[in-house]
Amino acid sequence: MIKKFLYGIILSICSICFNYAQPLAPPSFGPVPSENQMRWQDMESYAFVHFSLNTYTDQSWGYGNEDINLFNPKELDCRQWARICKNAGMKGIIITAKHHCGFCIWPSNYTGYSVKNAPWKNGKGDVVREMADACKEYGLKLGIYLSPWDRNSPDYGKPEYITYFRNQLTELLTNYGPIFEVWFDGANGGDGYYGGANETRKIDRTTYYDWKNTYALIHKLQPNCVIWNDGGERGDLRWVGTEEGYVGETNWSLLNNTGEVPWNMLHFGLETGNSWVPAEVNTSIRPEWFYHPNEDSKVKTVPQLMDLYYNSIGRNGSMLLNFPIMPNGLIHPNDEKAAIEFGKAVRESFAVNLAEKTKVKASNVRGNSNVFGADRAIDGNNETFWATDDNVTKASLTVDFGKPTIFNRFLVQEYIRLGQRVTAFTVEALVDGKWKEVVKATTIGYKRILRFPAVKATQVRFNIAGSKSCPVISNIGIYNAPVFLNLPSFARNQTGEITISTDDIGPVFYYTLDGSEPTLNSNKYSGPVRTQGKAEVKAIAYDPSTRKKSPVGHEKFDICRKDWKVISSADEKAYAILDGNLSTVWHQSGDKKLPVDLVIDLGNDYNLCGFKYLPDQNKWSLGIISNYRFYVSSDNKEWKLVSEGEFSNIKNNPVWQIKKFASEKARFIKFSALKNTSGDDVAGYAEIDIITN
Ligand code: FUL
Repeated sequence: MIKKFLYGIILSICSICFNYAQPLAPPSFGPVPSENQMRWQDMESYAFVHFSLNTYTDQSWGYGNEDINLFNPKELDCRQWARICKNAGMKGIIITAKHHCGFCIWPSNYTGYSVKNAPWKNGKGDVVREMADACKEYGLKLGIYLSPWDRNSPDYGKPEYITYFRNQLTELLTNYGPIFEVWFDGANGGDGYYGGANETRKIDRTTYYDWKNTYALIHKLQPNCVIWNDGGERGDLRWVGTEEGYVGETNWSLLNNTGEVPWNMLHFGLETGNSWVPAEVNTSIRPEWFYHPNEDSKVKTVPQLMDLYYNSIGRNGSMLLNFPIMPNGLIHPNDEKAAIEFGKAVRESFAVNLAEKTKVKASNVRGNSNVFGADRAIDGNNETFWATDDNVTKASLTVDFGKPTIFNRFLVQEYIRLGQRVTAFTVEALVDGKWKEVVKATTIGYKRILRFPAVKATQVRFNIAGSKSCPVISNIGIYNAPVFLNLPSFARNQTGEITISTDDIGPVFYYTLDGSEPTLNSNKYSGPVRTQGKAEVKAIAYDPSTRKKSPVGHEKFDICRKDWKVISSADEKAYAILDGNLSTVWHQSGDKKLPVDLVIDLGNDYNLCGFKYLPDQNKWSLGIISNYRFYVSSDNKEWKLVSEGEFSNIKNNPVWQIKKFASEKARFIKFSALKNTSGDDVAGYAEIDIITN
């Protein structure tokens, strides 16, 4: 009897299961991330620190012969770096264990060009060790930048160097605990010291490093580590084609497994790619990667850092933000302040998800099952998701606030373990009983965050207009984030007039010319401000409708260029290089072969001690000068060479190049372009300026 009863129960359970069997989760679509890539993607934001001999020489790239005795960071405190990164919301730090100059900031057994021969801690120091310990203390992950190009090694370019490189990699991946990412920069081969050879060495970046075997070594030593590689073999992550801090609005986490990766694939991914290769957005908190004292006032502000956040994490990428370390071994207080305020701004922006605890409904739910219902997208659990039936690729999810609610951000995430699917979507708001489109976009991926002017609505509709297969959405967020006013920017034309502008619509500006901090009682800007000689301008933007103020914008201009004449060319367009407008350019090309000179008469004698060059800022820019000579003269006949060398990282980071030299009284300058980054004969200039005593 009891047996019969039990059978009865089992049978009825089976029949319930049979009749009400849950639909299966959608099968994966296309390439999917590995576990390592998933772990990395969840980190979202992490830091770079750039620290090497360049820190002491004011250079971007060392040549490989810099004096080891310069390295003496008396106040080095990796715990300060870790504390700042932690406060800024970051999850890890990638340290430049070896930059292109070849100097190792850990005591490598394979070279004398390392901290073990530096005065710092009498050669007993190890920055990588201190970084690893600090990361551990602050709960951060550690990553390693090991430059494949080594301008110090006598073996660079020969097969022996590969053994050396792998030996160093083995030290770094064995002695410092778990490493989450290794970073192999794309700059490869060129001039260098190379143990005293002082020559140019070229390598084939696709074959020289035998990446396959190097990757095998990494996988063996650190099975959980992701590889970033901008050259040769495909790594786990990709560069986004710019160091300015943004990836394409359309961003597929896909590339093809083999073949060249042109700029647009780096920037937008490849919709039809056969491999999962997500985007890492790298940029520096200052214009350059290493510390340069003249950039102390050029630290990115909170609004600029928020732009970076939305243009990286908000566009299905990760954010890798660099901190240059000062010669004393610390992060500068300006960078610290900006990073900490940025972390706070991000936390405030996403503190309250207005979609949580609302009523949501979807136009289609997979198998009408609760397991895949609309509310799975607002349950705060990224492992659950709303999904539609297999052949449904257009669908919507509506959030009902129940009352008029103000918002200005929309966040959405796909459950990428099943692939990246959505190709187009819109967000609509129900305002006064009418649906109105608020914003339109293409891809989603791991995370997409859209910004738009604040809307007050009772309902929000997330409309998927296209998807490669049924959409699988793990999370939706609606926020009313604080809005930050952008910094004012400044330009001074050739006559000395300063204009102040901003990307925002509506603000007015208040400025000072005496170095004091601007307030709402300072001069109100009403049009170009006439200045003579050297000028220092500080300004704030102020939005009267919200009463918000921007951070203080600050710029220093050297002597006025009013009397300058370009005497090496009769082309009137040449004056574009003196107009203060960074987007106008002049190119010298045609029948001229490099070297090509640019000669300017300054109109008067000045005590010159440096010059500034801004290359073409256009994405497809021409004539970016990489090697130069700079001469001065008092009569346009006798020239004295005062500076020569390279603009190291100018192709990837085309910011103002500043070169200082011993002071010389002169009236004429000659800027000679020896080589450009594309190997042709074009010399291009957006702006030229000088530095006087
Ligand atoms: C570049 C390098 O050449 C820079 O010096 C810097 O390290 C940056 C992160 O990558 O391409």
